[in-house]
Amino acid sequence: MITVEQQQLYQRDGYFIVRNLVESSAIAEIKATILDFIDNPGELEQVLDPELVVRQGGGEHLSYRAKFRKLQRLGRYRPTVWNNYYAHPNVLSVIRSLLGGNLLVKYDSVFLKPAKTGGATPWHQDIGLWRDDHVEAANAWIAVDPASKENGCMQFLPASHHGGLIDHVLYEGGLHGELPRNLVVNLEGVVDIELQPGDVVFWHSYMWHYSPPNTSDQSRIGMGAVWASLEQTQTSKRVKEYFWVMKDGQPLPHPPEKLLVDEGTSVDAGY
Ligand SMILES: O=C(O)CCC(=O)C(=O)O
Repeated sequence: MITVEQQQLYQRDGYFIVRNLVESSAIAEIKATILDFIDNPGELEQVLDPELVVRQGGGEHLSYRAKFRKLQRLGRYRPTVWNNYYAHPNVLSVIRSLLGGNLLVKYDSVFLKPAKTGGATPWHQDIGLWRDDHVEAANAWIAVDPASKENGCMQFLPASHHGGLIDHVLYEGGLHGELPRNLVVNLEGVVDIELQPGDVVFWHSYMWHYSPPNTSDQSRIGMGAVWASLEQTQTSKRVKEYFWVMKDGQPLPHPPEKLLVDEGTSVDAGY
């Protein structure tokens, strides 16, 4: 359940943080699974998404732990990651307050921001990348490592969600679509979303957010997620696959049952 205060923050600022939502033993299991996967991806190598610098050439010399930006969809393949975050009862209780008792995961990704080599994520609104109607989808990010100003925590522009959708631009060499760069120079009122392991930040799909490079010697691992209600999946034009995590108020652990939306084109926003 979310509190009245969290509800008010969500409406006013477009986000709220729940501290210590996932217990430290669960976070330790998640982290061990992630590191083990990076070292031994086996047949799931496609889950590893290298930094742009590596894709464009250069950076091949980096170790596995230093060169990957994210692990796309790892949660679906690893019960410890799925059950300890995407389908964790405490997390689902918050999501349920936002979207009701029939919940599916639309997006799951581990965001690695390795010490010294982790790059920036450009200013964007999540829905600017999805380009769908799921304005009220639940977006969240959990800290696995401490996320601080020094190691590239996310930054939000509070209340930016009131401005609605801005068309995103794919700049040459850019990581993915982003808010027009002329709109994000010298932004005033930006806040650093500093989190401890187990803290989760929830935000509105129109929220302007960004994260800077990690110039520190501390890694910054976190996990992003988008959940949709059953009703939202039925209006889906672009996403084909969803994964059940709660039916009629009952949490559903791994392995997640897949819901296929027939008319959808299979896309991933790619952020
Ligand atoms: O992990 C990051 O720094 C960026 C995450 C993000 O932008 C997102 O989950 O939408």
